[in-house]
Amino acid sequence: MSKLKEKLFKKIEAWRPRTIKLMKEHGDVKIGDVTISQALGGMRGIKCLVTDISYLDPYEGIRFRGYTIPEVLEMLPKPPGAEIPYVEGFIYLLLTGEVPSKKDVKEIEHELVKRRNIPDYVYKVLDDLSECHPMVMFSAAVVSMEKESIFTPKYKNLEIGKDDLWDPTYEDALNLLAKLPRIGAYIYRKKYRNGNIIPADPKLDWGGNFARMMGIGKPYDDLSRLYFILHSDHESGNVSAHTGHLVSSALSDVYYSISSMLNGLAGPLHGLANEMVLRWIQGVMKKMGGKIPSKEEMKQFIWDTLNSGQVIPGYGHAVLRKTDPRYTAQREFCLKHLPDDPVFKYVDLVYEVAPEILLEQGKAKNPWPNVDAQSGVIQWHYGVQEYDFYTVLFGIGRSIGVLSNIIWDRALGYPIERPKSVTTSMLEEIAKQAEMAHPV
Ligand code: HAX
Repeated sequence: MSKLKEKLFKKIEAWRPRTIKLMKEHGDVKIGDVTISQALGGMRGIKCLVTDISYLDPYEGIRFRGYTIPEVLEMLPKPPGAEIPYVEGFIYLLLTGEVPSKKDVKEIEHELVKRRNIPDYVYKVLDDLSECHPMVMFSAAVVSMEKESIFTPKYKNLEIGKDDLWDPTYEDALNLLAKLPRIGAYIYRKKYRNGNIIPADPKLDWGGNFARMMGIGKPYDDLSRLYFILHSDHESGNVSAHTGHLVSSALSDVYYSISSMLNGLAGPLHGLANEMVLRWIQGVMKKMGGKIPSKEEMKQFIWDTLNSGQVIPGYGHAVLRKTDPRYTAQREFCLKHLPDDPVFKYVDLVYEVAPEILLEQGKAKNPWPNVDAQSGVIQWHYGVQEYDFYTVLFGIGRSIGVLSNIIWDRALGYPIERPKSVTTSMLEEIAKQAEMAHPV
């Protein structure tokens, strides 16, 4: 057993009694009520998912295992000369809740290197789909590897009991995780660089290797580390995390679950927003003939977008009620590495004017930028200008969080998910009863 798996096993054994006690002794205690607007409105704010991997406070933003983004970036071990920590160390933190030593990081790096070879048929799938959207290629590549699952045959052959489901899930999760950066880079080079594939270097870490396979020099390695860490997890209710959890709750293996979560991430209101931001910005740039617009001109572009019934991509959030700290972390990277980039200037100008316009319009509950408002501009700067690729990068990062959650879901025995639905007539009846009880 690897050191990481051993550590995880101990953590799981120690954690299980807490979940069992809550369920057995306090299962009837209420944690909230559900209103009609929540049932009709996408379940906003209903507390019905449990995760210890990350928590999203509306005003503070995300904490990974209790740590803010600046704390994570500060405290985790970094490769020599790098500004941003090893992704491997971050995986360790999400899985175990502990800050790894350099030695722990090296061990998980070794674990991932061991597992990263991709079966030949996956390349064939990717080659055959190379005319499709990169997210279609990505999702199809992941699900095509389902026959590699260690969990599924063990389950079918009745070789594992409920308490052990997490073990082959862990093996599947690490096997898949190790392959994702390679699949992502292959999609990019195949689709946009004439199939000129750059092999991985076993001596490099996740971020360093990804930059190498993309064919982009420093500081793209640091950017990759930052990108994968920031996009990893945003508690459990967002479409991608929830989809991964839901599909996995049926004991579908991680290949099915991650492919499904990628399909959810590919929606323009979710992970595809990073592509939409760059599309929208490029549209504005084209109209301006490349010139930086004045504040008044930018305001007009924003109003035109809103008045045509579209959303401002990269702004708003279902939970957050302030500027997304993931946006801020990327903005700081831009201010350091690309302050004069023309696209960054556009993005920054949007930041100056969009919130007050959204407030004036009065619809969006959160007028502030989210992670997607800033992420494309950095990719653009380093030459990744094919913006339909951006959500693949998000998907690699998000897989880290979703897979960590799935391992823990299995370890704690979370059951198949099955909320209850009601009919519109039932809601009308409930509303009538409430009105009779409390006439206005
Ligand atoms: N521009 C214009 N209108 C917006 C808006 C925006 N950026 N954000 C919200 N609104 C509108 C909504 O469309 C909604 O309008 P209607 O009442 O006409 O339906 C109203 O404001 C209330 O919406 P909300 O309660 O504030 O927001 P939701 O929780 O319903 O939706 C979204 C959250 C992120 C989907 C939304 O803010 C949005 O569409 N933003 C733009 C797309 C985007 O950036 N998505 C990425 C979000 C982060 C993420 O998941 N990344 O993967």
